[in-house]
Amino acid sequence: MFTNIDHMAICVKDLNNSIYKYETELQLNCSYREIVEEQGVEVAFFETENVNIELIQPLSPNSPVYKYIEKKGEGLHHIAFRVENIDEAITDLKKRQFHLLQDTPRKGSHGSKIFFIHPKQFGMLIEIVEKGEL
Ligand code: V0V
Repeated sequence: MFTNIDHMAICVKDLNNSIYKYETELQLNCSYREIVEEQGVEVAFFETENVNIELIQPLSPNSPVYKYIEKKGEGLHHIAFRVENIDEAITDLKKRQFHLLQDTPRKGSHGSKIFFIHPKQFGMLIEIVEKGEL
């Protein structure tokens, strides 16, 4: 079902500052930025040959990412697996009693559709993503 890892996401307090660090120190190129209102975050993407890196900054204290940074600090926030068909993935994982955080897809970056598996199930937050048109 999971065709590959779409991205690994790292939560940060200051997106501009982190982009600068990733570009100057890791010499990665920031190829894309977007505000995703529904998740209360701004994201920035860095492409590598296989897996993309997503930096996420909470836009307000209401964002789930804000709470996580307050508690654990900056660092790895989730891993995102790509699927061909997100509705089929939701149906299948629900049937297998996965602890899903949403039972319908939400809007992700790049016009993607996303949902999440509760972090307690695998000891980390997992995002499932169906690629968008952008
Ligand atoms: C929370 N926990 C995590 C975690 N977030 N553990 C590992 N990785 C994470 N990212 C743990 C937390 O430490 C607690 O453990 C427990 O889960 C319950 O968390 P909580 O702090 O009490 O907070 P809740 O329950 O209010 O919210 C946690 C959840 C929330 C996961 C339900 O953060 C959520 O809905 N996340 C999904 C949406 C999201 O993260 N969106 C931003 C990415 P203890 O202390 O009980 O042991 S947006 C994005 O990726 C986009 C747009 C994209 O890719 O396109």
